[in-house]
Amino acid sequence: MRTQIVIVGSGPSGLLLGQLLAGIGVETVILERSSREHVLGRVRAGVLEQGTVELLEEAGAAARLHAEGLPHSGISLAFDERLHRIDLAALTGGKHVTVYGQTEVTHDLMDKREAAGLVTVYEAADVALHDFDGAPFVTYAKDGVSHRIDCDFIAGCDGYHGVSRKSAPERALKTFERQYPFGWLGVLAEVPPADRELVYANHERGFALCSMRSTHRSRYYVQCPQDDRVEAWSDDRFWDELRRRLPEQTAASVTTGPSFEKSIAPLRSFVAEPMHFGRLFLVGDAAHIVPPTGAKGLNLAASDVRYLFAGLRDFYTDKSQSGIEAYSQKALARVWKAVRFSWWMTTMLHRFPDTGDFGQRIQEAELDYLVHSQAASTALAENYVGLPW
Ligand code: FAS
Ligand code: PHB
Repeated sequence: MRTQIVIVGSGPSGLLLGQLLAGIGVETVILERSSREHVLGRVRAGVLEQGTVELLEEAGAAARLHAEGLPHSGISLAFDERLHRIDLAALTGGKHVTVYGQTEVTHDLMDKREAAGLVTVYEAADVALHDFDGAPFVTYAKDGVSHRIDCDFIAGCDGYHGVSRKSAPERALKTFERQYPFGWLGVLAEVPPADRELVYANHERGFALCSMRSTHRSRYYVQCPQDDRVEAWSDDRFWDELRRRLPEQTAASVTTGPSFEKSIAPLRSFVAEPMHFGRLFLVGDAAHIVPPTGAKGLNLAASDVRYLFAGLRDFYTDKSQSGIEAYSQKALARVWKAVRFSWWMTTMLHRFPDTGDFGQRIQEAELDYLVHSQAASTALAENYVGLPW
């Protein structure tokens, strides 16, 4: 079999790239290790930057997002028993973010791909990348039958644990990593959110986040030990701990109820350089991971897709290589700014083993300065809504 681009991974990166390429007549095949149901069963990001929304509009996959997504013009920081609102729109000339779950983004993109009759092979096993320095091809097995697809390019959109980054020549890859000494315990419940907007809480017991998926479905997180287990957290224990980390008034607005999703995610910062090896490109989580504190993971995947799509469009329409040659450098310039912002938000809001009383006061002083300084609030706001492409 032959196609123009093999995309490894049917997450947001792979699906969005595939949809944009379909829009200019470039043929792709997506190879996905898991089942369609498993991909859709993962609960991840919740906040979209305006640039991500615009890309989904360009891909023709934003109708439900505009119908059901929640535009947010601010967030709140909770510390010192109070909420402090950061007016994102006022500080960034009117920019806002949209609350719309990654699961829904993935669903919308899958529906678009299927409606266009584009090929996705689910439960593709043993995906292997070959000769991406010359004439690339990909092999995989499906229902015990081996297959080979020859192509012009390979887009490695297969996340942190995927095969693509591991296929890059080890001597050519430089990685940067920081593990955080805690995780996030996340809960989904069919209850109205505690606040109209997101609340990021710094508390001496640990970080908490009040988010949502709609006006009747809430998403909450509490910081937990790295080696904690979901089984150790009953719903009652979760609701109690969440409310202890919130200002009294916000805690009183938390509607409790049975959780229908509960999971613990590890937190790390990770970047692999470069993101381009011959005819192989690394995209999204395959190349970088950020702690979700800055709501950047999914949005960074979208910016990688934007840069790679522009380069591939120039290649197929004008036979120009400049865009694909510049991909890695352009993408990494934006990646590192988001990695810094996510690291900064995480260090400012979480309780580390060595934070102690002095560290807690320093965090509170930084937060107090932040919410009372126009310059400091503007810096947070312009990073949160998304830096220019
Ligand atoms: P994904 O990991 O989403 O998709 C990769 C796909 O490749 C998967 O479907 C996988 O099954 C497939 N794959 C892997 N190996 C393969 C192989 N060998 N062959 C074929 N297919 C293969 N971001 C936020 O902004 N906010 C959050 O709150 C947030 N929470 C997160 C919680 C968790 C537990 C995780 C893991 C991530 C979270 N993220 C969050 C980040 C997340 O949203 C990612 O940034 C986003 O999924 C990136 O999308 P992709 O690059 O498509 O990678
Ligand atoms: C979420 O709703 O899942 C979410 C929102 C903002 C974040 C992280 C996660 O920073």
